[in-house]
Amino acid sequence: MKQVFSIPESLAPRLTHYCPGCTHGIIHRLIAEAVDELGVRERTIGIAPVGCSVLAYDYFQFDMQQAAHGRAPAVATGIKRVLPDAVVFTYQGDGDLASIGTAEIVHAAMRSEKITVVFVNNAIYGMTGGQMAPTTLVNQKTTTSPYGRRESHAGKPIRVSEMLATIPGAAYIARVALNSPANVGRAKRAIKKAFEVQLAGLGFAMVECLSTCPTNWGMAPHEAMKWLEANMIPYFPLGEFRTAEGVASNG
Ligand SMILES: Cc1ncc(C[n+]2csc(CCOP(=O)(O)OP(=O)(O)O)c2C)c(N)n1
Ligand code: SF4
Repeated sequence: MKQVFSIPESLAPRLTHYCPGCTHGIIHRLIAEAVDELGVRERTIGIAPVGCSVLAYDYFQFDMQQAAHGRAPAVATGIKRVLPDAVVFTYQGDGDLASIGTAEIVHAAMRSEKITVVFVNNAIYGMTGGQMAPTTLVNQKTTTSPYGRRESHAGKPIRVSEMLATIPGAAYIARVALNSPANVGRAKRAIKKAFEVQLAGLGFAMVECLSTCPTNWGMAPHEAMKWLEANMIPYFPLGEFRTAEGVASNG
């Protein structure tokens, strides 16, 4: 019989702690597939953030290191400089990367650290109960903006990919979404490319993944997918924002 589904070697066969419909699990799988296909499992080191994916190290069958909130790029920098042959990636939520870790990510890109960053943008702080994040959309309700984010008070949400794409040290910056099978396929290609950029020594690479948090958005999983498509993609457009010389375009 033809086998059409199997667990990637880099993914541990265990039950998930994520909520039903949460896209963190899909992204974990895409990373594991990319690492397997590139044949780099033995030299991959991931940096887990603070947030719902704090337990990311429980899911991967390669080395992982925990970093304090927002400091994953700094930890990744240290590891990559000491072990230049290692394939080093950070896995960070929007509270982690776009709020407390803004300085770290900007300066890692400025220094063109040869690391891969997987940035999970679910427009909210998931783990701590759904507070407003820098990526929360205008009028989006959260526990700290129960009437919706007010632009006059909190400003507009930060577009991290567009910001980092202006930085000369950024070799590859892309934004993808996990809301449909076609977009999951595109996300896979972007994540694999972000690792290939590192393997080619081209510099800093980041893939922003538009994701869902059904629990804190107060939606069923399928409603959350629709909300992502209707509300997040118009404000956070998908695509490749920077592809340095030597990086092929996804088309
Ligand atoms: C220095 C510091 N400040 C605040 C916290 C509390 N904290 C833990 S997780 C989290 C939010 C994480 O949100 P995000 O990065 O968006 O990840 P998600 O849970 O949505 O995946 C916060 C504020 C902390 N652990 N350390
Ligand atoms: S709280 Fe949100 S981000 Fe965290 S596991 Fe649940 S759905 Fe995912």
